[in-house]
Amino acid sequence: MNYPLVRKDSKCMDDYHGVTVVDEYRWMEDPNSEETQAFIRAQNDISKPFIEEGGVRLYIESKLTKIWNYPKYSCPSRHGECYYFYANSGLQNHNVLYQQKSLSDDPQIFFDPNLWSQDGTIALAQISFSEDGNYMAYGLSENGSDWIKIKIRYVNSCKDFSDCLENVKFSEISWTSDSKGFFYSQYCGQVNVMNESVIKRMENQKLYYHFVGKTQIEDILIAEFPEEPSWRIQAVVSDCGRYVIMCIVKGCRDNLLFYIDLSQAENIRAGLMITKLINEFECDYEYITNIESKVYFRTNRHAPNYKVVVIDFENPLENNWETIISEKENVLDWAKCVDESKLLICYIEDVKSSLQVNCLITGTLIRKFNLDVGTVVTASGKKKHSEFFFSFTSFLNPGTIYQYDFKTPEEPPKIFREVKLNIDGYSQTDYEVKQLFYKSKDGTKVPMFIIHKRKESIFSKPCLLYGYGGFNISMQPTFSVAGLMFIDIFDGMLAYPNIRGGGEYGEKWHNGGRLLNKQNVFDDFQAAAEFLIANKYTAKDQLVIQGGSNGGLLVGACINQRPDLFAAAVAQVGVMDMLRFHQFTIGQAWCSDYGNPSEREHFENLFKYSPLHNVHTPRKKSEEYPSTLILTADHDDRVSPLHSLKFAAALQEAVRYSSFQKNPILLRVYNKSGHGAGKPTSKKIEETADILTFIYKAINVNTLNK
Ligand code: X99
Repeated sequence: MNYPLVRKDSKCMDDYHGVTVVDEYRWMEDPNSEETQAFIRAQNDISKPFIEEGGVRLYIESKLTKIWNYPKYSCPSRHGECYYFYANSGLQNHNVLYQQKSLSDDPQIFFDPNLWSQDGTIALAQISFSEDGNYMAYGLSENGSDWIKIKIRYVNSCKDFSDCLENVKFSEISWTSDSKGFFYSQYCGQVNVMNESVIKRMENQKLYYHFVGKTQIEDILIAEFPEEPSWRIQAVVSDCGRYVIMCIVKGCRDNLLFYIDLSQAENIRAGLMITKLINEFECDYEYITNIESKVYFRTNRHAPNYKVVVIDFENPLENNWETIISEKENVLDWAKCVDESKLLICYIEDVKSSLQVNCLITGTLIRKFNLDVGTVVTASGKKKHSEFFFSFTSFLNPGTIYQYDFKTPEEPPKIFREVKLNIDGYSQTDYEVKQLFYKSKDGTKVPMFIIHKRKESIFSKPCLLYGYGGFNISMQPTFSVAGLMFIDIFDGMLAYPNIRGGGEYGEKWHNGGRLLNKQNVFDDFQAAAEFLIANKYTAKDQLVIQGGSNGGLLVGACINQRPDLFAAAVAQVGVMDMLRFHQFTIGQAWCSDYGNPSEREHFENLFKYSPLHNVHTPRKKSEEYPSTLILTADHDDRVSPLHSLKFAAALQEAVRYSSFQKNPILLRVYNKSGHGAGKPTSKKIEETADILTFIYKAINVNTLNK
């Protein structure tokens, strides 16, 4: 490989607690400089031809497009007099929102994001209906950005008001029960600095109220915390409409709890009284519902697997809290109120979803639902309705939507809709999903799903090992066209280890893989690879690792630590500079998982595994890096592209003169694209085709099944 020569600024140095760290590629942090742009062009000029050379990519893209082309549906939900659901005919860039007067009426198109842009770069990021169902506030996002513009549609006429709210990011949209307007969060004054949106630090979020039909300047400032610039405010209006519950966060876990009692105010205006309920960042509290002043929260307060407590706002001291659903052996993933007096509760049992209904008043179990091995992705239902829907998916099931009504409580949930693939002869029974448990470096038992074709020998296959490992996020089974393609065309297998840092086993699992324990995440992932090789599921020259975002960090750290273990690596939108991540966009918030580099013990920990700072020059064969594909996007304002640019530059520089490095190190930067949310189908297919083709070229694939 002939990598472009890149300027190194050896004078750019920082002192971290007495340690001098050079940052040669600091200049890449300026996304707008001509030099950065030229670097990106030069990299794409290498990676694109590498992937496109030969006919394989064309074949893979056309096959992928064919498999992708099946109708998809979401769970319906009820607002006012109508049902709403998303559907996609197959290859539409964005799901279309449909409206139905009743479930037997013909669905009408209510909102089609595909009409907003030719190339699919405008996405519907968020919707929120008013209580009466007469209005839908919605957020539009451009180029995959986290920034949204809020607009309002009048349901009866399907027409939009002229209201347009800007500077919105990381916001709830929560209507007051009179349907006159909603609360939302704003980062004021951002509109003019949009060209810096992939680096600019997010600070001073404020809570506002917007009246339908007014302009944004007339919005009412409800709360701000100028002394605490990193606080973010998520406000929800209680089911009954009386309270505004404010969850204040500064990291990615633990929140404060403040509230406003709207019954004490004649109208919504500045200076409403805010009552502080929880004043320390110690635990999570998530509003579920309330019965007058008795307010239900899902919390991990003295309950690492989560429980449901009732806090009486008239008598809020912790001694007086009532535990309505006590902590169990399994993680209580979420709970919602349905049918006036019931709690629909989803647990995670060894990574699989389990769904049940309990009494809201006594907490006693009313019924359990029998599910296959898989995941309840969404459930829609309301306190005021006896009916609810939930959608279920798994590695082989692209989606089943169930309908259940408490008016006929004995009946099992009805299959309302099944999402079906369009592949001739596709049958779930041709594949096998197995969950096994392996031991990590320190002896911890880690679960892992493996998926492969049933009929063939399970030994020595190309293997795609995928991981995330952070932020209390559980990697539960989901359907993936890319995964299916990998199995089918390469005779491959998939492996999903539920490594520490995730939420699969509650706080214990998350804590086991964050802050000073972060190395456990990498050890768990590497132990998964070693297990798969030792048990002959795969071999080193057939093994590819993949991860995105925090999982991109995982891949970056693992290729530095164990380059000998993998044949190929795909790191998407990863966090690679662990000494500077907190300086950009919302990075400060990730200190709850990574620690803050300005504290010595965290610096020392981060410096040991930061992908950018642990790049080596291969001095023997076993130090050769796997074939590596680093992916990022120009509008990623969640994890700035600078992470991937700097890491790729450092890797290429380190291997440039090493005779032991034969495998390519490639960087691909996509245009008009972001971190992942709202990505149009055309761009998803493009990226997936790039990745699969890269893998085909990088690992030992025996056959290419057509
Ligand atoms: C975030 O940074 C979450 C950011 N975020 C909010 C939202 O704070 O997306 C918020 C408030 C209200 C609505 C929407 C949002 N996250 C989420 C981390 C991981 C996460 C993230 O994106 F915790 F799951 N990371 C990127 C962590 C490292 C790489």
